[in-house]
Amino acid sequence: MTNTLYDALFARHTQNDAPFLTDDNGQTLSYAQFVGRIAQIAHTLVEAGVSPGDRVVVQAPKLIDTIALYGAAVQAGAVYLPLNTAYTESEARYFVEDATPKLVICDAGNQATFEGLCAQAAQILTLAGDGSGSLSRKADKKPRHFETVARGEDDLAALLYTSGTTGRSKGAMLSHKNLLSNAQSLTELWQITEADRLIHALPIFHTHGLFVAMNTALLAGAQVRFMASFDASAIIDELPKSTLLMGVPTFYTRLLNKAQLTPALVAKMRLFVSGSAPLLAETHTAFEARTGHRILERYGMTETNMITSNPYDGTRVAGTVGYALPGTEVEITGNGTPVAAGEIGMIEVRGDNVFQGYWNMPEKTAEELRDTGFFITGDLGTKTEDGRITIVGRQKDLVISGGYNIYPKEVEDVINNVPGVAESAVFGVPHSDFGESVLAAVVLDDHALTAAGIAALVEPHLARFKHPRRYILLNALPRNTMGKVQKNVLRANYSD
Ligand code: MCA
Ligand code: AMP
Repeated sequence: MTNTLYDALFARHTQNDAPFLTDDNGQTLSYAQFVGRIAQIAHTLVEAGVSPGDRVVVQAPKLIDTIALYGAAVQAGAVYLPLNTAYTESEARYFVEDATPKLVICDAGNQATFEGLCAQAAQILTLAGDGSGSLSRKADKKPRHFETVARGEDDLAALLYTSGTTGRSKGAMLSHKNLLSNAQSLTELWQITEADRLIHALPIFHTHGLFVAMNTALLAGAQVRFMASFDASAIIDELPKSTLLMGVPTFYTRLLNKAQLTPALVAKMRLFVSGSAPLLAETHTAFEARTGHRILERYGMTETNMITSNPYDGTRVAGTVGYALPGTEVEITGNGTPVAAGEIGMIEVRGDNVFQGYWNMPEKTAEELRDTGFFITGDLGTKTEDGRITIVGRQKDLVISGGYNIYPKEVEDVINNVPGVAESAVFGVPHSDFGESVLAAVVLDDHALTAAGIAALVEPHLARFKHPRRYILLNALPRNTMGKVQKNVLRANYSD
């Protein structure tokens, strides 16, 4: 068995003429054509100075070339670092300074920004939404074969940033083995084969869209309908021709709003997978009533890839995330030792899927990754005698909105920097579309400041999905006797 990503996911398709990606323009690329494109881009990366182990930062639109770029980085032995396209300049600055990439690939409109951020240290190539740009132009002229750079299974393949409760993002170092072992487990468990056609409507800068969806399709040789973004009507059109959908819970609540969603429409569909945020039991039940399909819910993290999954053949229980994946151990602990079945504790995980640590942050790594190899997830859960896991809450202060993570501390830091703000508390409230949504309670020093005034000063610093939907001006934040802000009180007061 091959043990590096390039060999397992890409090289084996060199002679495969089966269709791989079909984009929104109806353009279909075969696997063999795709592998040729990867080679052209790999040559371009090397020409730009990329050596094994170098980070390649990518903040680019969702295009076939962007996926080929991922393959090319891996083939050239580099470390692929995708960034959310919604990130602002100040967010991007942190990633670039922390990861010190050799090459940045960005939308043409952001070229000047990245040139400013990287000074002379990195090369910049562009990839625009219409597929034009210096990367594509240079790649077009390159040979369609590239000698793959040898890598070991513990070498890094990707660096994915995940925000932290301290407000500073942490780069999760993911090795070839981490990513490949997880793709193998999921492909087998979910019985993905070359007969599948996956509807891919997730962004490709996070674990879900890039690794869970794309790596499994590549491993199986499945066909992928590659959609630039989620559009419920477009998915309705694709369902009759497809077998597999992977999405966040918002995908399913939005599909349920479509009258066309009937058992006949999904007659060919084999599997609907949900993850990244809790799927409400009512969504699970409503979806089954409308389609006859029980959504398969799974659970994972950027640091660990996927951890648990409901069974493919066995019972999928609404409100639970199923069993530890093969090769992955899950323990529920209290003060670091396993608790009895049914008791609530910290979810800890160990296995080949667990990352190598945080980039440049040995202390953070030591705090969250035990010497025994168990990673402390920050999620709270229970386990039944037979190993079924239910997530019951989070110890970390985190809001998940439409599958995107928002760390209140990061947003509070920006609000607290607004002149005239004394302090703030950012918290999540239930939201019918996004699951949760963020609000900010703010105490002012300068009472001339308005909610709109704060919003205007906060907005340039944070990606739009992190913006509080409302600023609530208070005389004081609710605190307990220890002086700790009671976000549960804020949530209770403002949840409607
Ligand atoms: C868009 N907006 C959002 C979100 N998405 N606001 C809060 N939360 C969001 N998730 C903003 C837009 O900027 C816009 O702001 C306004 O909401 C309306 O946008 P809309 O058109 O409705 O949104 P959309 O473009 O349809 O996007 C919704 C979406 C998208 C399809 C649910 O957020 C999405 O693709 N989410 C998936 C995220 C994901 O892949 N997560 C996986 C992370 P304005 O109007 O103000 O401009 S990996 C992970 O979590 C782990 C490892 C795991 O287990 O998978
Ligand atoms: P991220 O840090 O972006 O990788 O997000 C990982 C977090 O998403 C986990 O720690 C969980 O809190 C949450 N998560 C992922 N899948 C699920 C799920 N099926 N149910 C509940 N929470 C989930």
